[in-house]
Amino acid sequence: MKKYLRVLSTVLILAVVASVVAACGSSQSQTQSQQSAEQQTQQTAQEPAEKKIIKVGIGLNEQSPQYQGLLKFKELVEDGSDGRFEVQLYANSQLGDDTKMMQSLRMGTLEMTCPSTAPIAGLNKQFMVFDLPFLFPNEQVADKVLDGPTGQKLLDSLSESDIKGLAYWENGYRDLTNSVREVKSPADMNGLKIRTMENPVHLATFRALGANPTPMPFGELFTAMQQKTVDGQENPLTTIYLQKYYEVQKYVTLTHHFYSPFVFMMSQKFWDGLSPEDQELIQSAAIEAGAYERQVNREQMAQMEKNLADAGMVVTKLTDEQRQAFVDATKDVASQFEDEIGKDLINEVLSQVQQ
Ligand code: TK8
Repeated sequence: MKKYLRVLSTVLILAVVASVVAACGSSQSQTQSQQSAEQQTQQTAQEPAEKKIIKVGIGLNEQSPQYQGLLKFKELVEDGSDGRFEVQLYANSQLGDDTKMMQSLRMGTLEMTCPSTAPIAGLNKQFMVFDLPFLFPNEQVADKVLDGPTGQKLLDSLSESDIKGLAYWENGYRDLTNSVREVKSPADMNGLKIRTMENPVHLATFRALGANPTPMPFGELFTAMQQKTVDGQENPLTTIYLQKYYEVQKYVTLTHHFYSPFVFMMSQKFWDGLSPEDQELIQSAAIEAGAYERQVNREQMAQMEKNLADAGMVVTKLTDEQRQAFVDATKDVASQFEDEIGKDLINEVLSQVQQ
């Protein structure tokens, strides 16, 4: 019996010792993990704040001058902020078309995009002034108006739509393509189903030319031409070439009927959360990258007629007289939009063009 009690007490003692050791062990490891958590918090406080991500979405592809401009912007902002910003680029309408991306900017779910001015009309009718047909006689006049007080006034007015307008870049002069016949006069356009951007001035212009305009997002255009849902479209020669429209379009006419500026823009929500120094960095990078983009765009444009002819397209240049027929056919378009755009704004732009 005594022996039995001794064994039992030894077992009990061992059990107590074991549980004490276990308890110590666990409390020790708890202290350790508490300590390392504290260390971690201290470390994060000392490290620079987390990287700010700027996502930029566009409709065009990675070969476009616009994408080259975005690469320049990325470099300027990432280097200029010592890596505090990371700029991520999304091409090919991956994040939606121009209208959808502008909507994302307004909600604060996307930081930046760079649409043509035409789809901006859905938010701000004043921008339609730049959509008037045959408005800018050359790029220098366009630069003067866009980079001057009138252009700035319109950029600033985007704040009413929760968008910070930073700078004008260049999409460029738009030319007409189709798969049906060579177009040398408005009469040749009669009945052609032409995809346009979603913009009332563009629709009115193409109706005035006798065509049947169909607005459609850029991302759906290639397939629409391939499946012959539309006969043609209009875009700068660089886009026609780089998006391989020559695979589904035979004829291109150098009408230069609109000049499309791009607006490089940011979500107002994101902009408002930046320090004045970071705002300055982004503002100046947007302008500098835009100057670079315009330069690349103009250099590339010079080779495009040849590229498109080599790719098998019939490239039609218009004589001054032939082109005048297109100007005459659309001369009443501006007056149809006097109320929506504002007569003063139209005259303000026209007077600078005529100077
Ligand atoms: C690209 C568009 C495009 C425009 C169009 O996002 O839709 O035809 O010319 O380049 O902005």
